[in-house]
Amino acid sequence: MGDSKQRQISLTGDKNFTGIKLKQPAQYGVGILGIKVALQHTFKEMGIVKSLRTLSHMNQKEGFDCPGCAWPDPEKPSKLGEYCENGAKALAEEATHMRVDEDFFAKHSVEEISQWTDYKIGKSGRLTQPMVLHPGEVHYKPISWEEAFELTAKELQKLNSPDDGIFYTSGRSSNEAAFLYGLFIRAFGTNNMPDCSNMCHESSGVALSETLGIGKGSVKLEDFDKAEVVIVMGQNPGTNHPRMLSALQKCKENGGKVISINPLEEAGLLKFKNPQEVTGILSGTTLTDIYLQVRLNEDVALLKLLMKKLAAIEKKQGGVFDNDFIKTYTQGHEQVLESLEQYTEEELLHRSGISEELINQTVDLLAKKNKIIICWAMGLTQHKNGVENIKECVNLLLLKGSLGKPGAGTCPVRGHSNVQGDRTVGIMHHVSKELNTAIESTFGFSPPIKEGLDTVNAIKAMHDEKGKVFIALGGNFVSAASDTNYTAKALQNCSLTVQISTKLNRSHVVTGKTALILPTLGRSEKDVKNGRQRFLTVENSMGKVHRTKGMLTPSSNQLKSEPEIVAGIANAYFKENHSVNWKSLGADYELIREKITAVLKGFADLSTKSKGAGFYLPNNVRDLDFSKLPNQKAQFSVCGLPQHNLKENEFLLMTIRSHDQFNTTIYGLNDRYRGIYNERRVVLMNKTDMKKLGLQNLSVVDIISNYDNTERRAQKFLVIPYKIPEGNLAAYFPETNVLVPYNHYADKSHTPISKSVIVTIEKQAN
Ligand SMILES: Nc1nc2c(c(=O)[nH]1)N[C@H]1C(S)=C(S)[C@@H](COP(=O)(O)OP(=O)(O)OC[C@H]3O[C@@H](n4cnc5c(=O)[nH]c(N)nc54)[C@H](O)[C@@H]3O)O[C@H]1N2
Ligand SMILES: Nc1nc2c(c(=O)[nH]1)N[C@H]1C(S)=C(S)[C@@H](COP(=O)(O)OP(=O)(O)OC[C@H]3O[C@@H](n4cnc5c(=O)[nH]c(N)nc54)[C@H](O)[C@@H]3O)O[C@H]1N2
Ligand SMILES: [Mo]
Repeated sequence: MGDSKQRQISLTGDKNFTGIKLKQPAQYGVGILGIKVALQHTFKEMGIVKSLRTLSHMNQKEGFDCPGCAWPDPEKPSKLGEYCENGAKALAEEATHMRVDEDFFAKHSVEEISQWTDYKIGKSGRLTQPMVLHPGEVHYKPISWEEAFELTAKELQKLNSPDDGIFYTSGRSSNEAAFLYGLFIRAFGTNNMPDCSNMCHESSGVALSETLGIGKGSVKLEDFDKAEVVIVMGQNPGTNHPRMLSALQKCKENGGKVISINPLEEAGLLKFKNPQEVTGILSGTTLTDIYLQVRLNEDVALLKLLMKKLAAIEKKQGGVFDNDFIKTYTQGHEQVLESLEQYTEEELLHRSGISEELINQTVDLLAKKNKIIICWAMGLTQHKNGVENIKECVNLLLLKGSLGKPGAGTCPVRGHSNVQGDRTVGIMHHVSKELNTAIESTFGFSPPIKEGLDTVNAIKAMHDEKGKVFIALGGNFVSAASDTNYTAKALQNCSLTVQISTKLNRSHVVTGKTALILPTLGRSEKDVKNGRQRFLTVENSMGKVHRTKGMLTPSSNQLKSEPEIVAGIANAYFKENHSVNWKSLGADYELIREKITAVLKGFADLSTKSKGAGFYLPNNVRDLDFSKLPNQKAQFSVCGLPQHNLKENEFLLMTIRSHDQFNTTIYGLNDRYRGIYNERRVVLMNKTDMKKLGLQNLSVVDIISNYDNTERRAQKFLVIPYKIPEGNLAAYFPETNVLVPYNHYADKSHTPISKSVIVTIEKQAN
């Protein structure tokens, strides 16, 4: 139970088991069953006719961008539909016919809702009208849009300093909404712009900026057709980026090889049955050629071992490294090769946990190829050494000259569908002189020059000082951030929390003294103004900007679009006393796009160029232009080996996604590929470890972390024997976020250590 003055709020909800069933883990991803399961979700939530009509418009050129992941659309989208099982589930969740209206809130208090699971809260449906929760009260009541904007403006005006305002962004907002939001926050006077990226790919952004001069990946979708080797590290595309499997399939058909590096044998990486091809349905493509089941957070050891062995062959016979590339474009390679001398092959091999035979196969393959793509996601970024994990990947690519040429490069696979775009258009807590100058000359005010707070520091500030105002453009902050109890206290300390959201979630019940819910249009919905339908723009994982235009009737006629809501708050705050005309910007997206073009490089003719397939933003790595880096060279980095210093009874725990969730939104209770059905409170464990602890299949345990003498406990999990390295555990987030200490995070990027939490296991009575 959390303490919210008078309100009795549960931070995690019901912990009762739901009736687990286990099967063998699957051996392939995205078969015809995938689409069948997906259609079951859409049919149930939105009906058959609407499902089929809507799905056929998803990710098509004049359609809407999938609200799921950020994987790019092919140049020629399939006529059968360019969507995957989990995209269909994301749509079903947004287009559900269930509604959360004033009657719902009159019936259910926030105290009652907080007792529900995240699954039940989410399934309540779409938010339909602005609602307010007054201090001390436990039922939300209706409020008009005007009053809601006034209330927000008044609380912002009451703050002692603009730096007492915290403005969070999740990654689903359009470029237009995010640009306007960032502009308002700077006009208000702070850079406190934590965003979901801080918990996600921030480590990639930092590592890639420091080594290659741009915090984004370098490959385009067509590079997968030409790659000789694609390495997929710390990523589970079968669940989280299913459309990526088609790209891997293409690579294989063209003779390329796939290496997967993951502590779990993820079904989606083993084999792919493409439901859109007849042959796919029958047989399927084997995706991974070499599967390296690395121990948790030993990727640096593994990469060092590969580079050490490659260097030995290079020394002996040459032809392994691209020495011309190294000489022309890079600096620091001698130091990296020298630093490898301090480790023995035996030591690195032991740490990686992989057989020498598989390592040698990998080395043989890499030695001969130089068109290599490395893809990665949260398995690399969410560790204390997250930044170094990625720098070590860059080292390998630089040695092989695998950058700035077809079929080669970096591929951080982004999470939310516009998380990359939000950053590009100005959502960031760091100060950019260039951006500030452009804003000043375009809008006539000077943006603040003090660094803002990222997610970790924003939580700490709200926790330690009372009375701040927290506004969230999307997301579910309390469940997504680490250290649930600590983060909840932080939010409950605020004088006002404002959630601009599509669906009900836990952050609507774990609130400040006063709370507002401002309901907004989803991606799939029509955005009509003066009888004309408007479009928005987004940027995909590979830096391509294109339009998105919804097609469904909005779930309530009281919804406002995100730009309208941001402009509404800004207008209530500034009245007419500001150099920016907020009202007209909120009403006219063309005007916002003109301003984006004026302020940001690469956005010329945004409105026209975003039509059809869209356009690529500038990317210096593609042009092999490293002029912004020291000595105008791409940078090799000497990285250390992570130190875990585990005690005898301690494990490393990764907190991951099941197949039936989108972050904190729980679609269902099955993790089909891993063979786990109808239960989320599970922990995957190696059989040898189970034996050591005297645990059986489905024993009940608590998972405990202890950092800086603070014990954190996640109660009631069922143990499942699983093919996972000894000493490693896996369990789902957000249930396990109570274990992740807010003050332990990646060096430099501040990304929480969600994939390597040190824990112990305590057996409970079954
Ligand atoms: N359907 C669906 N799609 C999604 C999301 C979703 O929740 N549901 N979320 C979206 C978002 S915001 C994001 S960021 C992405 C997340 O996409 P992923 O990063 O694929 O998601 P996770 O479930 O966190 O999986 C991490 C993977 O890394 C592996 N791993 C963990 N630790 C290590 C390690 O130390 N080394 C290596 N080599 N591997 C490791 C795990 O076994 C797992 O396969 O997906 C996006 N797409
Ligand atoms: N332990 C652990 N914690 C993690 C992670 C992990 O792997 N392990 N992953 C981290 C990662 S990678 C991320 S990205 C974060 C995610 O953090 P968030 O982005 O904060 O969380 P989501 O669950 O994606 O947010 C879902 C909510 O967004 C709202 N929403 C959906 N669509 C829209 C829209 O179009 N507009 C608006 N305004 N609102 C919308 C809905 O109300 C929904 O309930 O979580 C992080 N937390
Ligand atoms: Mo993410």
